[in-house]
Amino acid sequence: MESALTARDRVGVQDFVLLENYTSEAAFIENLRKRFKENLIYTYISSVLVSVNPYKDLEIYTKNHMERYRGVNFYEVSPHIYATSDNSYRSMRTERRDQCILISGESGAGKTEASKKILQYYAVTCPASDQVQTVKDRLLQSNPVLEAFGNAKTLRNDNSSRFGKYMDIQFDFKGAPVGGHIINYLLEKSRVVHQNHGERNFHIFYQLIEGGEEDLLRRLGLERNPQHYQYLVKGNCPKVSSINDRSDWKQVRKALTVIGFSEDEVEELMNIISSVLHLGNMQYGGDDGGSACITSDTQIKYLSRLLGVSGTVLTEALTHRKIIAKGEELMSPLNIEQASAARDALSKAVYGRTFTWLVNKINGSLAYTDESNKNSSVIGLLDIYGFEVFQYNSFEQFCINYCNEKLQQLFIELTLKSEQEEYEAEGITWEPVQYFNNKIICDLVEEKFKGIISILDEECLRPGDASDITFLEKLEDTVGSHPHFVTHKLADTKTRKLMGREEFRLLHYAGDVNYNVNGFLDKNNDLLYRNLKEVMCMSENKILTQCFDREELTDKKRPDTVRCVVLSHVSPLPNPTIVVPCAKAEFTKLHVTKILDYSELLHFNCSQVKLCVCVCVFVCALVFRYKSLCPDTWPNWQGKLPEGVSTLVKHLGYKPEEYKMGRSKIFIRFPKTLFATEDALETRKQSLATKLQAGWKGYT
Ligand code: AOV
Ligand code: MG
Repeated sequence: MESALTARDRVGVQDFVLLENYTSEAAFIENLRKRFKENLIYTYISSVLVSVNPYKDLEIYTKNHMERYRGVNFYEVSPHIYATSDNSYRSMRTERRDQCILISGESGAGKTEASKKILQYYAVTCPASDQVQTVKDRLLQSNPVLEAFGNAKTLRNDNSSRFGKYMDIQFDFKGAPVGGHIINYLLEKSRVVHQNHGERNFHIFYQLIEGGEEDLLRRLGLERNPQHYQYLVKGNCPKVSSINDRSDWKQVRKALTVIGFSEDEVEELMNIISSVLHLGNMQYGGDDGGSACITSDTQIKYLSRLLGVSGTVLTEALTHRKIIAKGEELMSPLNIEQASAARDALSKAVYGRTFTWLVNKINGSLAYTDESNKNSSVIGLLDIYGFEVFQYNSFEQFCINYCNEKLQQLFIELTLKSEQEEYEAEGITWEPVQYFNNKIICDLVEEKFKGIISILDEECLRPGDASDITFLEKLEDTVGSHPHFVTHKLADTKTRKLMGREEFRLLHYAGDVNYNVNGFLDKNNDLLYRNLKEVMCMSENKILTQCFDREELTDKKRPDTVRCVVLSHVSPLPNPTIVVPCAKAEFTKLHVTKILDYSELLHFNCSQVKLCVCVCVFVCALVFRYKSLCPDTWPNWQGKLPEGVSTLVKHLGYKPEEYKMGRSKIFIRFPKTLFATEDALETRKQSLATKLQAGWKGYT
């Protein structure tokens, strides 16, 4: 039988632990580069998969490729996202344990693509019945829908995820996917009303305008020109060469039907999307007293019809604020600036809540309802927004990067710590690894009373002169001496030149980022005036009535400030597998040095390599697989397993320094030892086949 690994597959090493000088970062990069040149984008570090974004279709995701990885051991085939997927699936089936796959990397590195490949792999390779086929279709079709509403073009990625996503895929006892559940985290709502230069709003707006049918656009009162809409012109980037909004619309429209949206629901959904665009185009003028008034009633007419609310009530709510003084309700007029802010807050709230409704609706269609089948297991997939640094970074980047910081923390816990615990459990002696633990940065952000978020919340609550600048000053007072925190005032001369007076700098695990405090308080407060909420509660749009609950109006509790502690939910994670995509840009000479101190990937992984310089195999699996290679273990080993392993590895010629016996597992120092044994097994199989043909009956 031919080996599944070709000479090309073996360019460089396919697992970093096979490198002679595996602790050298230069060797690590060189190996990635060597393989990348051959279009080999995947490489392992023990059980972690590293991928490099090729930015082109390599034709390595065909059905044939899927078949090649199905049910095959990691080390028998070339590294691939399918191998990782298959491995998790088999562990779930054989160990009957839930699994999860974490995907981490900077923005544009290929996380979302990786998560889609994993889902496709399960959809194609897992067993299916008619009912299961429906679930598979819905699982797959949830992606274009969520991407339409939750992804956008940024300066780093034409299809950047602007929300975090954790998806559970449920499997029944036969291993067929029977349901799913999605949790979404903190959508970047501010994008609805503002985009930086060269960026776009969420895809759905352009898809609807470019692809929506004539009569639909007429009903919605939309023009087929994104430049007509204030909410779409801020980035001055209506078209993106890599995106076809028109065909994407068709795909999304079809996907909505597959997921189970009725025609009426789609219509209601589009009423909301177009309402947001009409809101953005509303013109405000000032009366003599400086109070805002709406100067054209075109938008109000559309809004009133599309949302099913009274035009007069809406107009008043958009230009006034209801205040309660001495038990009496008063309508206090807003000036133009305040009215525009109230309008933007409404647009963000409407869009954000509709997005959550959409996720709930998808969850309803993926829900696994068969109560008789209690033996289901899940594979979880985590795909968040990647670490990002722009010229100007605001509250959104602060949340996104904090989220990545938490994920890194989870990695450390799950790999280094759990690896060390496994050695302990197996009775193996090991040298503790020194690694940078980013807990110090997580604490700086989230610590109760003393962390940045607590200080921000406190400023948001403080009546009087609280502002973004007083927040910055409080930070300086409270965390000014923290080694990972700098401001213009606190910085040394060199750093000061690189910082604005309204910025604070965080020294993240993946790099330094300057955050401008402008807007932090407002964005954290995320306040929507009560009377606008009241109007939304009165809406006849069936989606909005589910999004705006009347109980919210009577609830005296102060609304929560924005939270992005997303990863608390998924922790503790079941049996994790980690995929680390990296951007191709890192392979140019210029970026090589950057990656070293910019991306902790290397630092982290290299420290991990030191620890995981081995593969471990359950002793029973080892004896079972290789028993034919030793006359004493063939055809079956009758004695105790550890003795069987000793007999076997002695016969195979493993040197004592090449392996260590644990209680239930054998730890083999270098996978190449195992590869050699695999090769011996191939040879043995061939010779056995030949001998059997010739009438051979015993071990010779
Ligand atoms: P991200 O999820 O990591 O960024 P994506 O998965 O959206 O990044 O990848 C960005 C782009 O890179 C995709 O749109 C593809 O064009 C290309 N790409 C990624 N992976 C592959 C692959 N395996 N083969 C070919 N092209 C690929 V962000 O969501 O911005 O953090 O917030
Ligand atoms: Mg993404």
